[in-house]
Amino acid sequence: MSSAIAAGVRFFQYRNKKADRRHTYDVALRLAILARESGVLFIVNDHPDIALAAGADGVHLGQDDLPIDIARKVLGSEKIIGISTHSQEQACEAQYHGADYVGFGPVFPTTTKDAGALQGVEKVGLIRKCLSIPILAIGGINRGNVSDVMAAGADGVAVISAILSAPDIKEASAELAKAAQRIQGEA
Ligand code: TZP
Ligand code: MG
Repeated sequence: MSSAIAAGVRFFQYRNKKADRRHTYDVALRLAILARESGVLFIVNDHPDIALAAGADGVHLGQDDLPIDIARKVLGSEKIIGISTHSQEQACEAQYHGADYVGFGPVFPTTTKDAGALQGVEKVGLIRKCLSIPILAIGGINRGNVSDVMAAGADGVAVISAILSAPDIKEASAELAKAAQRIQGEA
C-alpha cells in the first residue's frame, strides 16, 4: 500500500476472500491507520461491521452482501458505501438506494475473479448517462486501456492484477494514476 500511495493512488480497498473475520479486522485496522496518516481513502470489502470497527472510510459491497440500506444503518451517513454492479439496472438501483459510488464491470477480461459477463467500454458510457454518482470501472484494466475507460466516462478505475502482478508496483501504480488523472483533468 505504501508504494501505491507514494505513486499517487488515493483510494484503497482491502479485499481478502480467504481470511477469517478476526484476521480481516486486524489487517483492516493497520491499513486504516496507514491510510489516515497518509491522507488517502480506505474501505473494506464485504464487511460493514469490520469497516466500522477498524475505523475505515467505508465498505465495498457485492450484490450478495448486506443491502445498501442495512449497511448504511451500520455505518451511518458519513461513511462511504460502494457496490459492485454488473448491469445498468444494478447500477441505477445502487444509486437509488444511496450508494456513494458504483464499481462497474468486468469491463475487460480478467482472471482475478469469475466476474460474469463482459460489459465493455461502451456500457461504461451508457451508465454514465444515467448515473450522477461516481463510476469506478473494474476488470482487466491496465496501462494500455485505462485511458479508453476514463474517456468513456468512468470517474476512476479499480485495479488488482495490473498493479499487484507488476514487477514494480510503484511504477505500475504511477502510470495508472497518471493516465486516470490526465483524462479527469481534461473532462
Ligand atoms: N470485480 C469485477 S472484475 C474484478 C472484480 C473484483 C477483478 C478485477 O481484477 P483485475 O485483476 O484488475 O482484472
Ligand atoms: Mg462482497
